[in-house]
Amino acid sequence: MPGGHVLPIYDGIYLTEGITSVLARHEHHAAAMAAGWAQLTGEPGVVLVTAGPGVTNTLTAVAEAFVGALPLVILGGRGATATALRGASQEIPTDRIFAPVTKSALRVDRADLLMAALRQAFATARGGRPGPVLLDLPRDILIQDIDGDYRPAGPRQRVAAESERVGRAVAALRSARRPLIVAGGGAQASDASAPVTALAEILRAPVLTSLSGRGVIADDHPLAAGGLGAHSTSVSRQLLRQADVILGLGFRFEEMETNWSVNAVPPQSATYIQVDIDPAEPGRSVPVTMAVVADIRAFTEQCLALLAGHRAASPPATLTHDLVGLEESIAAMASSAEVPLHPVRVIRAAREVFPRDTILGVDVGALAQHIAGAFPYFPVFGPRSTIVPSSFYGMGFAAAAIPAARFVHPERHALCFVGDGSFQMVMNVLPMAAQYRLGVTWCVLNDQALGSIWDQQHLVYGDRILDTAFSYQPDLAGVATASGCHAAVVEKPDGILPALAAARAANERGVPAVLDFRVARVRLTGTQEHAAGTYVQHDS
Ligand SMILES: Cc1ncc(C[n+]2csc(CCOP(=O)(O)OP(=O)(O)O)c2C)c(N)n1
Ligand SMILES: [Mg+2]
Repeated sequence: MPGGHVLPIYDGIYLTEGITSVLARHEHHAAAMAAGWAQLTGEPGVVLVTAGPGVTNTLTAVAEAFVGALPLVILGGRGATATALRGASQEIPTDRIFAPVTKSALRVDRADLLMAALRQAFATARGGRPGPVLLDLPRDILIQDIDGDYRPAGPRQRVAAESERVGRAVAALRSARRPLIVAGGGAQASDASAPVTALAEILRAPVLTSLSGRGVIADDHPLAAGGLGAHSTSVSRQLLRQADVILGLGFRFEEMETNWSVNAVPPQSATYIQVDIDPAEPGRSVPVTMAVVADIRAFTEQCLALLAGHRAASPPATLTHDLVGLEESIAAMASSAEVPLHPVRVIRAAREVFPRDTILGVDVGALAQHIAGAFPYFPVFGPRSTIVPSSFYGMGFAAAAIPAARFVHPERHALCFVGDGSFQMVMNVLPMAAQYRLGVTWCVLNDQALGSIWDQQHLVYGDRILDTAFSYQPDLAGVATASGCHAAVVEKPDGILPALAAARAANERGVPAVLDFRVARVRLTGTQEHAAGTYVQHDS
């Protein structure tokens, strides 16, 4: 988003071949899309914003990238160095505002340092535990001539684990009777899908995936056994309870998913091995038996080398049987004829209509993912195929970011589940998607409420409902149509499949789509316990 302070950069882009800029309608959405780009590619997304409000408007999405370890480079305008002390227009200390939510936030105050600062920004954003970097660029240094050629930062390095640690971890895994692998965002970030799947196969270990780890193992692999905490199922909960050795790969049992309740974290009797690229991470959220610092792909390849020829016991005999039973219960929900609609019916229909390699966006809230756990019901079949929030959990992040999917993979479809509250935070993303012909579908799961918070007032605060139900709703389909998108309101079960098919067809013509599904405030198994558990923990 331009502003006077950064026009020299815009002019440079105008005059340079090979750099494409995209005009977002709000800086939050620009930063969310750049973070979504990073989730899908592993490479830093770049955001260019003007001074002051331009930079601060990105803060929420930048914090999301910081918590979610997504590489991002924010190029922000800044008042001129010459007027730095005079209260210039739009000048506030953005470097200090962003310091706690970036790996580095720097004001570059000499033009001849610009190229080094840029190289450093990319190296820092993608090195080690990835994250955002802010460069504040005073307007006067942008109009000076400098000499020299830009030398890009080298490729990301992989850090292997100490071999003694790998040996101990492998020994524990070899002798495990019920090994369990849990893969998170770190496994996704290190492109470890192939070795993690191979490791699961050689150990015959079921694999659970966190929200950001989804797709590291294909959801239809026989060892893929579901999610954790709020995304768990009866099968995944039992696997966690019964495991004797748990291998956490780039994963930390974060509170937003597990509530850190005793039943959602490793049992005390289990050996818990936590592997992470960030030395500060193992043991931070829950106690570990063994901490390993390494890139997940490097570590899993080290394990595979030691396990060559290993013959494991079979996975729990009941796993396939239990997964089939679970699937039957989901299918029963998905065939519900109730009105307002059962959310799982919508989710499963979307899985049927959209192709296997569709990129999935999952926003926050009960229906899109969390407490009601609709997220577990949309299988994902490959790595780097999701745009999801971290435990920072900002409403609207995924819905604002999802158009980036079509820039990264023009040939793949993209779909985002989002609640009505979250969608209303960011629905001014639509004109941008229409302008760039980004064929994305937003499935709004509209329960006329901030449902996940409504749940808590309902369950824990004696039904004293305040500010969590909407007594007036805008016409979301009307907003979408006026913004150049295809749109439909879906109220009846037999309208779901045709609406999804029409949205897919619109997307294939380059037209974004919004489907306003009027859903029931259905809460799935475990919902009430999770909602109530949240408050029991925080109040005690
Ligand atoms: C920016 C922001 N504000 C507030 C919250 C707290 N919060 C979490 S979920 C939620 C309600 C979401 O409502 P909706 O998107 O309609 O989803 P639903 O729970 O109804 O499915 C709120 C207010 C948040 N996570 N992020
Ligand atoms: Mg809602």
